[in-house]
Amino acid sequence: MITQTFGGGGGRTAVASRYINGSRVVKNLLKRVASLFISISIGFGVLPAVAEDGYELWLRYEQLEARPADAPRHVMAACAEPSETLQAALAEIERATESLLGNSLQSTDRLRSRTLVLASADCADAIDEADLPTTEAVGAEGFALRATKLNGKRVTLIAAQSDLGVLYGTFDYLQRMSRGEALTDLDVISRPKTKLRLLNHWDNLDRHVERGYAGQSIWDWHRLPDYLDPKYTDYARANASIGINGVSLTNVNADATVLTAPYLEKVAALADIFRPYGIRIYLTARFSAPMELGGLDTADPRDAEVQAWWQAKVDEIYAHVPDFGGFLVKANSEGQPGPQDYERSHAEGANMLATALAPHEGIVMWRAFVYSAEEPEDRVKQAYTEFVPLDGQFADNVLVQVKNGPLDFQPREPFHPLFGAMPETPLMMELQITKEYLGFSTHLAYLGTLWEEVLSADTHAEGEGTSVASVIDGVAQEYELTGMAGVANIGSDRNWSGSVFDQANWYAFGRLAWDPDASSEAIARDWVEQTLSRAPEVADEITGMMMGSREAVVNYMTPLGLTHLMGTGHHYGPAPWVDDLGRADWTPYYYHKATKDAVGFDRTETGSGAVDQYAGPVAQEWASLDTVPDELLLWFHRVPWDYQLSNGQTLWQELVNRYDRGVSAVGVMQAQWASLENEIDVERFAQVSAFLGIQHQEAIWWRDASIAYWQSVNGLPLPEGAEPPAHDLDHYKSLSFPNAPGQGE
Ligand code: GCW
Repeated sequence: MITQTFGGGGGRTAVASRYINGSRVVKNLLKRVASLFISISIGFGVLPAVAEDGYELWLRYEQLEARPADAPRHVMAACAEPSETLQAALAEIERATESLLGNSLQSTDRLRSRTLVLASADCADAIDEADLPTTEAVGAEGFALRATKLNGKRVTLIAAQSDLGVLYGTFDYLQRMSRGEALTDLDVISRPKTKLRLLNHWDNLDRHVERGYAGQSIWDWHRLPDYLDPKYTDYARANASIGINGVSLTNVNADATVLTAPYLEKVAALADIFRPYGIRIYLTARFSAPMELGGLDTADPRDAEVQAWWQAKVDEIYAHVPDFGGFLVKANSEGQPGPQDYERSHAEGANMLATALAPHEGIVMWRAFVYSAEEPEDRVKQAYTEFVPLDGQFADNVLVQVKNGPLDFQPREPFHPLFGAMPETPLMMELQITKEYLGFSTHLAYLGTLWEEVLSADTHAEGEGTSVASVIDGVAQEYELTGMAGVANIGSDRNWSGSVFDQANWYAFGRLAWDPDASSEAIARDWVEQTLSRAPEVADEITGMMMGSREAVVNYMTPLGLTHLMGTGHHYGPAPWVDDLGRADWTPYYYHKATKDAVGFDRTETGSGAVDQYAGPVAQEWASLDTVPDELLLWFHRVPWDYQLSNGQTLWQELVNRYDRGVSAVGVMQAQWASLENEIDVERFAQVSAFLGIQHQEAIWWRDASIAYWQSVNGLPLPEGAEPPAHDLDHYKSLSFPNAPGQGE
């Protein structure tokens, strides 16, 4: 029996079927026998092997059914002394080809036929520099993959300007091979459209992860810097494989302790591991740190001592981490300290930090997620109101980081009106990979479709066709700095993300940050082929499940533009009835305002006017009941329960229909998954089955509790044929979850 390990951290069962050319059914039978054998062996303390458990993510490199025609036999770096980054690429090639082809490529130092050649501007001794792609073509991080001839020898060339580009090209090449793509006529050029592609961890120093559903933080601060968990390297590999080039390690609800010397040593140890993979480290900066750590009596950004404190702190950080990326800051939001505590603007706060970072070429990502309980203005308007007047006032090394929608990572929101509205300020998009509002890690919800919906939306900011993607990637408004951030769903769970399908959201985030115009369906398909199965009909089925999954969640949680109806604090399950919290803007009632006659939030000119924060054509479309899409109806409008939709149904009928549709869609996913039992390894199959079971129960809970509540308000009978809620409203109201993840955050 062969075991294959993924970095230092564990492995997966060698699938005995590797050597059998039988049907998949036979292979899977063998997998099952293999895993049974392993469990028995473990029982006898013989074999330390582990069943396939998701640790390897999309880098499983499952053996190909047949060695591809023209698969390379040799590998060489085109220079005598490959950098650490090129060595990482070579190591990945060895690992992957051993697994995919059954034996790894032989390394060679001269050009021979069927060689995989790695070359960059710094590593091109053995080839003509003219064979490298130009900077115009691939930029600093892009790459070219070409089946070509060098010195008369047929080779496959992975070439770039930088070694990092070669590493990205290597991962791209190996993933293509892993999907079984034909590589004979390879001719690919790829370059990232954004500069900063970051994961944001919301990890506390005590390893609790805010809104984390995959165990504790993977950063083991207590054992760092002396113990370097091999998982850190695999984490870096996984990120580099999808082009992620930065990581903010700590929660935006920040603890200044991470800026102290002992922690900076720990941070430096992680930076050393990540560096070969092109990943820079960023930290969250608590605005009041000069008081907490420096003993100053103010954190006023205009105070000279405060400025000097930050300058010294930044210099100290760079002494530990010479390529430190910069700060991510949540200020004057949800109780966090900030410049407004001293009546200074967000721009003044950001610029003070930016000034300290500029000499080191560091940057500030300043979050626009601001809203205040005292503020009577509609919560979804406040960030725009606050930030648009500051356009042009931010220093060159500041980006403003804006969530995809104006509220808070809900299952569906319109795009944030700031996109397109700050032409002088680079805006970075923040997405939430961890699914705080979409069922945590047990609900299957592929977020690629949500993100594509936002990225492809037309802001009309510079005329028709100004997609949100074109704002983010700097094309529409000529931003120098560009970027995307994803709130990480990674934790200490063996499968990293808490569930198999949540790995797809991490993967899709990286791919969309690299190319915000990419198709979420193509990304899903690639992920499935690399992670679950290359068999076309299996991959079709699973891709189909993923593509409909987010809409299912929207339907059973918040159909027709409803939003923010979840349980208080932990955000687990439905609680549309809650209307009595200290803060109105945290209560579900604030967002639906249901009465006997009507439901929805009027954001047109007769209401909060939020729709006017969008460019003319968008505002017009959404402000009119004739043209607003049903999906955003109750987000922008308040309408009577018997309001007639374009399909002839009343609002009430359609609402109930949609809840049902959401529940049925989960039932269909369960059946689809069940039909794949012989196609997927035992452990991952079982976990997904169990999670779909949980999702189905919870989808029914969302539907029934919501319908019971709406009926208590509108007094309407259920539309014909609709199933009544399983319990009365009091039952749903009585449920409490003191230990649900997220409680107390
Ligand atoms: O979605 C909300 C979360 C908070 C989070 C906040 C933010 C880090 O419920 O837990 O705090 O967003 O984005 O700052």
